Order: sequence, then C-alpha cells, then structure tokens
Amino acid sequence: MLEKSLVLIKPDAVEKDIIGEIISYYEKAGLKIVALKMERANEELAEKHYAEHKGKPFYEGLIKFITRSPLCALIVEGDNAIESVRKINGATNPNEAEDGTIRKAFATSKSENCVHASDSVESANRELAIWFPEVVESILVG
Ligand code: FUP
Repeated sequence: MLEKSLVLIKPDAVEKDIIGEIISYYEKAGLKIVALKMERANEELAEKHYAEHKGKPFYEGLIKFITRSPLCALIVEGDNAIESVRKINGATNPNEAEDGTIRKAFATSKSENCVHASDSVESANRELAIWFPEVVESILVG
C-alpha cells in the first residue's frame, strides 16, 4: 500500500552534518521525499509529538534533546513506507540495531539515535498533522 511516514532527522544528526547521508538511505531504498523542512522545535511542538511518552523517566531529557537545535522533518512516501522506514532506521538502541541501518551507522545512544519515524498509519497521520499542518490536507487527501 502507498503510505506516507513522518521522519525526523534529529538534532544530533543535524549537528553531525549527516542530513544528506541519512536522506540517501531512504532514497536508495526507493522511497520518495515528498516534503522537507528544517526547524528548531519549541517545547509545545516537542510535547505534542512525544505525548505518549509523558511521565516516563526519559521524557524530560527527550524534550530537551529534541528542542536543543534544529531538526529536519520529512514526509517519506512509498510502498509500505511506514514499515520500510523503520527497518532502515533500525532498533531504538543502537547496540541492538541491525547492520546496514542508520542507527547502527550513526546513533550514539538510545536517546541520541539520529532519526524518528512513524510506527503505524494512525501515528503517521497524527504526526504529519503536527509537523506539516500547512500541507497535510492537500497531501493526505487523495
Ligand atoms: P522509536 O519508535 O524507535 O523512536 O522509539 P520509542 O518510541 O520507543 O522512543 C522514542 C524516543 O524516546 C527514542 F527515540 C529515544 C527516546 N528514548 C529514550 O531516550 N530512552 C528510552 O529508554 C527509550 C526511548
């Protein structure tokens, strides 16, 4: 099924100048970048995005990390894009990430793990509306 996934290239990856390398992983896998922007998330945006983690021990550190410097938000489209992108990203913890994944190559810890991707159609729709409110209607309909 043709899907769209919300990908974040997180502050650690932007700081390391590997935006291009990361995008190449998706493009080489046959996925298409259909929207892209760079911005520094404020707390409100970060808290909306990570609402499901509120109250967890790592939550405050997570909000600090994701807001500390600019990130890139992308809409990645393709056949089975949601699962494909998560496979390309690899496990949350880089020590458990498979060879050939972005997190295996670049992530330094479970918290500074370079990328985020939607984990279901429902979360993709929720996250796309958060990060791309200006395009989400025209892009999601049809
Ligand atoms: P993922 O779906 O792989 O991005 O991972 P989760 O949704 O489980 O976690 C979201 C983010 O919370 C991770 F990318 C990093 C952060 N996190 C931690 O910092 N510590 C943890 O123990 C778990 C997650």
